[in-house]
Amino acid sequence: MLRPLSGALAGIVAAGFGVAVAELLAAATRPEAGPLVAVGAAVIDATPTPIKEFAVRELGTNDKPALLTGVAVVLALLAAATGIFGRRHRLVLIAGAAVLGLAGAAAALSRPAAHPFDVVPSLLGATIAGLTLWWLLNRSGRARPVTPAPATQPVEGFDRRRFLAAAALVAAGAVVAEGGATGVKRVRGGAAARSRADVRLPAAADPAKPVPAGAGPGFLTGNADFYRVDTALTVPRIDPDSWSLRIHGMVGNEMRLSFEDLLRRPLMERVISLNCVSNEVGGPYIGTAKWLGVPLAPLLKEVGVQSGADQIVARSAEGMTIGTPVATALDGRDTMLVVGMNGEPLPLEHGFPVRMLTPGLYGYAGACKWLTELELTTFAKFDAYWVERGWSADGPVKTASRIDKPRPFARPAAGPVTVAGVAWAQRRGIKTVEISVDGGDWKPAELLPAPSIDTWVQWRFTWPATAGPHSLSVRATDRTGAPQTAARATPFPNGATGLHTITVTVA
Ligand SMILES: Nc1nc2c(c(=O)[nH]1)N[C@H]1C(S)=C(S)[C@@H](COP(=O)(O)O)O[C@H]1N2
Ligand SMILES: [Mo]
Repeated sequence: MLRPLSGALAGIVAAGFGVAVAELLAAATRPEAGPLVAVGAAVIDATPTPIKEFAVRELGTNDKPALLTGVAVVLALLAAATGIFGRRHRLVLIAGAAVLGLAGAAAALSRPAAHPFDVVPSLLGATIAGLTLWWLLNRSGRARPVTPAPATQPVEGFDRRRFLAAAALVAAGAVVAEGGATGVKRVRGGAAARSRADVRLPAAADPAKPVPAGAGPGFLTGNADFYRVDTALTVPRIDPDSWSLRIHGMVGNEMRLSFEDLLRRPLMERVISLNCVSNEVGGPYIGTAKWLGVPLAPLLKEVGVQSGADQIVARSAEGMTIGTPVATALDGRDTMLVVGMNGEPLPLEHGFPVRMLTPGLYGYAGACKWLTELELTTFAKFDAYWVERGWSADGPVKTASRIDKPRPFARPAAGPVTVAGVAWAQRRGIKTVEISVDGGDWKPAELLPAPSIDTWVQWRFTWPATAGPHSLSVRATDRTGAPQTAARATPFPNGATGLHTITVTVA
């Protein structure tokens, strides 16, 4: 019989082959049904919020590769165990393959936008892995007759070379299938990028106020630099020609709009800052872009929102739900269905073809990407995805400020040092920004011009720096006159508070 190590190897290559075939089938049909991605997505949904926060904070955009690697490692361990114990008891082999296949299928089915077909890749992959493992275990069990056979040659034994050749064959099959899956994904990704490139966005009937000439470089965040936060392990690839938006629920007349319908409406363009509730004090999850879109208020008037409806539940292609107060679409702010970002169609990662944007709300409460549905309902009747996980139902942004220059632990030379950064309080606007050195008096910073109260404001301060270690703190006051609180709060459940403070050593 095989030694345990060979059993483990057999289990791992068989599972690798099965998963690769499953990934290939999924890539060609429904990418979200690939077993690794489906299990990863189920893990994201089931992960307690503090751990999810930790992952976003510590790993940033690498949280997704790290998660998929983790899923693959756990699968490899279970497959190795199946191989080891399956050597003696084939029932263990059957049970192992069945459990893993059913786990993948259940994960795929648990996705909010699941389709019954989504169980197929996992079940097929597990069947192939099970049969392959069986074959590998059997194949190595019988030694090739050696001629002339020495009297001591056991008939039942372990033919190492024969086993390794078989395992190598299976591993090669896995590499080929995996390569095929990668190729199919690349072709489909190319097709999505092309359909995006084919989109011709009309000019805005209601153009954006230009960014004032006095604003500093970096006022607008480029699309490639714009932060990305979402739960999607595969970026939804939506064909705008078959996309439609359904507006329904507590409305007088339901409406369905195609992408063409949307583009035929008068478009507005606005410069607006979007930030994430998960942003730590001083964190990077904020950007400012020029957004082109259809104002939501006139659409809501057309469908006729019934009295009592206080929540718009936005649903996305991959099953996210984001609940936005109806009031924030009707109180005069520029809440819109976005089709363009900085003069281009929305990038795939930022919600192509259509996303929502609500000035003054964190993204989790007002900025659903890959939008497919708006349902008018009430907060009492429905908890959106993040609210189910304990986040506040309403997500107004808190006043915040950040020091971008100098970097923490920089070593500037003594003399005048430019301290600079951004401050934001969308919907309220920023009145003042102040700096405190080593906990001393608050001194006003200079504010650079900004186009509206819905964007961040750049500020700068000339600091007469003296040799030695120093701390620098920043504090913003919004236009209602409320200063930022120094009290520290975590991002959960409705946004971080506290002052951004950095330490530098002046040479
Ligand atoms: N479909 C979908 N939309 C989503 C999310 C998501 O996970 N799925 N995340 C939200 C969150 S938490 C934020 S902060 C913003 C981020 O938008 P961006 O990635 O374009 O910067 O998108 C929001 N819209
Ligand atoms: Mo967010």
